[in-house]
Amino acid sequence: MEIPESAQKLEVMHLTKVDAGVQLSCQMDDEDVVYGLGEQMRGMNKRGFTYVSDALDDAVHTEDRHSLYGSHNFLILSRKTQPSFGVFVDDPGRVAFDVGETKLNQMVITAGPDCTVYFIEGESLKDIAKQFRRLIGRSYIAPKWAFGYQQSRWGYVNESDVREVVRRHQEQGILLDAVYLDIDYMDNYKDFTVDADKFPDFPGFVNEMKDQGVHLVPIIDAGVKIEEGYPIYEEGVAGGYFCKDEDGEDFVGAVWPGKVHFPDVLNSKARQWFGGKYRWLMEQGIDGFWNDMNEPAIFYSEKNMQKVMDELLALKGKNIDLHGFFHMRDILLGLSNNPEDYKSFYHDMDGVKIRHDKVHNIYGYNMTKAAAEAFDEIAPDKRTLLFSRSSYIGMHRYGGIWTGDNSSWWSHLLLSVQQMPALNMCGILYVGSDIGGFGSDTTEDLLLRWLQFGVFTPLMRNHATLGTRQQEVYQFENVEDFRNMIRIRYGLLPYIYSEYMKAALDDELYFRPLSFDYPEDDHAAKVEDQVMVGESIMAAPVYTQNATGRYVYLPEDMLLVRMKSMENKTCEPMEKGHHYVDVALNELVFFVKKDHALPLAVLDEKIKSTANMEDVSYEWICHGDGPVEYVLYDDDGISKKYVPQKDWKKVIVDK
Ligand code: MIG
Repeated sequence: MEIPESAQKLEVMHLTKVDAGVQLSCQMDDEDVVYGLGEQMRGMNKRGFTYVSDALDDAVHTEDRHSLYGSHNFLILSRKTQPSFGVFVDDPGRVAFDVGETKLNQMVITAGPDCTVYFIEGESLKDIAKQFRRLIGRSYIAPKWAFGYQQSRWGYVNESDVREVVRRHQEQGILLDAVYLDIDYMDNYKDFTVDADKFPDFPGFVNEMKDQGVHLVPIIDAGVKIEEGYPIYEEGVAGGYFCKDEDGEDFVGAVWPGKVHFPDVLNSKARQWFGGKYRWLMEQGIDGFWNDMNEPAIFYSEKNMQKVMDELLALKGKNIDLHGFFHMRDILLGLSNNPEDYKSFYHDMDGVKIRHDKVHNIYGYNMTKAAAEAFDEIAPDKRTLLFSRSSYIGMHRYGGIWTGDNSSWWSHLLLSVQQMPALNMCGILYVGSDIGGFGSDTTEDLLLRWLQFGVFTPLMRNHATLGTRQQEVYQFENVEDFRNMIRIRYGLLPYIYSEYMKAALDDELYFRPLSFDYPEDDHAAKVEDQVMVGESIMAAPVYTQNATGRYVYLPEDMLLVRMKSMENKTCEPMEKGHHYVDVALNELVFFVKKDHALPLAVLDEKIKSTANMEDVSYEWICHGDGPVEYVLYDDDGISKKYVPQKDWKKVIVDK
């Protein structure tokens, strides 16, 4: 590859050729801050570590992890003495961002030889983010009901499990909009099947739930079970819709159902075929999906398993020493998501044969695109809920994401706060983490604190894995506190929805680091645990065990809002600067910016979910010396007839 002369003269980064492809580098000043990179570990300021885009199913999100499920190759270098800029490296293969790990003040990005690099200059951080968003297209818009509270657990198996979840929420007066169906609803983990023993009348059940205001959201996995007589498998083979191995045979991996083939979603025909399969569930009343295991996760490949088995058998009866033992352990652990396996199968990108590892990071994206393109045909006028585990920049047009298998750790509550603005910069607006933590046992205080941040995330879903402590909010001693927090979410819904829609329609960030709003404030750039939410709110969640309050930095005078429930709330003006703020375990505290206002829905007792919220009236929280203007966006929440910007409603609020 020749590096064009124009590129060598790039002002902001230095471009060199290396074995892997290209390297972009630049110096950073001590006070420079790096934002972005979407779904990654560590803080809002990404300096001090190397992040690798290499979509990976890894359920242990410790600080040393370099890759998670998504690949979001966009960052903003915020500089004091020189112009700030954004950089997007468009490369569907592996890309590494050494953001001052090797050398404290040097950033080095290593990408493949065919990458396309975009530099984005702008007047401000907000402007750079917005220009990038303009470049990559409008973000996905979820139906309004998907902004309600949602309950999930791997382990709800049949109708009666789901009924019980709904009944217990209702008995306790806990508002609820959706319950998730994890892999157990399927017949033997076969995509686009429903186990008839567990759900004898599935469409009837979907309706029964809808009558209660509850949407059912089934999971779809990437792997298609190999089984004679299973129509999806047979059609896939006949149509040539699966990824192929070196010999041109359908590639065999293994996931939940045992051996599977992977639909070649990078091929337009296969994509259309796979997407079309969602129709069967939609015809039974389903209007929301989550796409899982689409890195794609591979437990093992048939070929590698054979190799490993042979090696293990050769060891049988031998005296296995230290090296032998570690080798044995490594080959077993190395069966899953093995880089060699990703090099052993191929896509047919409409005539171009390409090895999977070169395009690994856009598999989940294209699985989600398959579904979204199909929805445009199946339900063209309606919004369908869709989010994915793996993603790449561009997928934000088709669906949202959740941040994967976190754990019930306090550190992961903070992590999720830090991930939100970075994901928004990449256009991913419909997003949330598994509230309460997916892996390991949650605790009552952790779940409650997590919900207090979750009231602000567009996707507000409590989800946990098999075998962990029951995590539905009614399982805990002080159910009332949970009921109140979830009710507050519905109270805030007009604001959350309005801000989400404005962000989506106008390419803005719903979540922002403080420095985006207060560029002149040097301290704002150092704040890692507070976040702007929409135009009026600053959130400063409590994220440490046993804390009865926290330090909060106010970049300007703000109004502290303290809510125990929709009825029990107080407001207190506070001055710019550093404060210690008491926050009892059952209180939500947030801040309202100067000269800003926000609507709260007046919730009457009849409300069970967003379905009964059509005609709510508002009360307002307002922070200004005089009247304040708020742009209130609202629409029917389900059609795609979004209100054009010129018609957005301006409300003058006077306290
Ligand atoms: O690795 O379907 O991230 O949310 O509950 C397990 C079972 C596969 C991973 C998803 C998780 C889901 C689980 N899945």
